[in-house]
Amino acid sequence: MTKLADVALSVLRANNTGLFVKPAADVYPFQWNWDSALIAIGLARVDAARGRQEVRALLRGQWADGMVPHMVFHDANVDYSPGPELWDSAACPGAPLVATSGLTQPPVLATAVRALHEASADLSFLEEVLPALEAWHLWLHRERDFDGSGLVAIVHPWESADNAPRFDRALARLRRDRVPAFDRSDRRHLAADERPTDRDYEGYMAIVHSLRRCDYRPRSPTEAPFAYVDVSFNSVLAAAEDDLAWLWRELGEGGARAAAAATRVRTALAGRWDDDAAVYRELDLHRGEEEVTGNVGELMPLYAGVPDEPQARRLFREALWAADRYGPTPEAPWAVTTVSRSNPNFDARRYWRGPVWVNINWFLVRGLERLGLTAEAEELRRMTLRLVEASGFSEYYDPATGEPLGSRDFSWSAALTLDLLRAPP
Ligand code: 2M8
Repeated sequence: MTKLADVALSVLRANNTGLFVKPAADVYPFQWNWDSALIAIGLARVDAARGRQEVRALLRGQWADGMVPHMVFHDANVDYSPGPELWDSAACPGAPLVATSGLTQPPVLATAVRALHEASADLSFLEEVLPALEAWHLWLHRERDFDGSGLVAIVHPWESADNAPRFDRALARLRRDRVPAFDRSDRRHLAADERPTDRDYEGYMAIVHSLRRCDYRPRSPTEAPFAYVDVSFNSVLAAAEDDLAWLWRELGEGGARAAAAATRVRTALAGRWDDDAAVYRELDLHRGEEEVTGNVGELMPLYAGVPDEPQARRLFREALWAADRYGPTPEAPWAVTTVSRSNPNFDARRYWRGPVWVNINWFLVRGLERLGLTAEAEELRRMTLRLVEASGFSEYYDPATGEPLGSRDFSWSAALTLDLLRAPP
């Protein structure tokens, strides 16, 4: 095992609560949905049994209707706000015993279960968890495909990329006059200029308070103050449906529903290709017009194998690796930026508004590999490893200097490094 892998493992060990691996020691003490899935993908390389435990802990938070929540509050005795009291999940029909949020997050979990199974096959574990994954994916199509397009909508920025500029306009529209006062524990740990603003948080709170009135189950965009058909979320879903179909076949079942869903989502995403911009268009359901946003989500269909090879090459050359958009430049050599440099809202330090994130790079490496752009994938993989080697396992990084930003010793950065290193299982 390399030195880098050793350090990555020590981060995961330090963040291990016994029941689950928290995203980071002080800033994120609860269990988050896609963090745990990405952590399990790293654990598959070193300790699949521990990775399975991660999945089980997350599924304790599943609701009766199938939703796997974005946060599971296993232990309320920690400093984090807004926490369980904001959601009051116990008051909602079908909520689990453990307190959770009322939202979901990008469904990476089936992909994690596949990684664990490929590392060391365990059919009884598949029998245990596949029905739960099936129920969650079904829930997404049933509850969130508001426009019948085959693509699902997110109803809160916390379901995808928090303060990404693509959500600015939708947040600006919200009524905030009845938002009760709230506390932000992140402010006790991190620099304000690396986090969402208070104005962003007022918007987040306004949406939660509105969704609470319908037990977090809006029946239509009219009931959801924020409804956004996020390309990144749907790309993760398409890949997860492929992986779920693969897992069902391992159990000797057809996996036909998941396979058909993967095709449906992929076909709908393909229809979002913008031939001028060489990326995919997003859709705010309240605005009703597809648009190119200059946010990295517009590259994510690569991860789901949506583009054909010529499109993938254009997406790489003209967007992902282009100096005026997401790629490296002589002055800012670290890629991939989370917002295009040509977007006036690009901010090199502020959270999802520009910095480089390891999980995004990992998704894009996978996509490039999947589409046969091997040299390009290798370049991005090596760059990402150089970044964590130089700057540690931070939550995100300044694309110009590589300076670590946000929380240090961040679990998914460490876990995905284990996967990028291709450590033998
Ligand atoms: C961030 O989100 C939480 C709220 O859910 C926060 O800002 O406090 C996001 O980066 C999210 O994607 C991530 O899952 C979570 C934990 O790492 O932190």
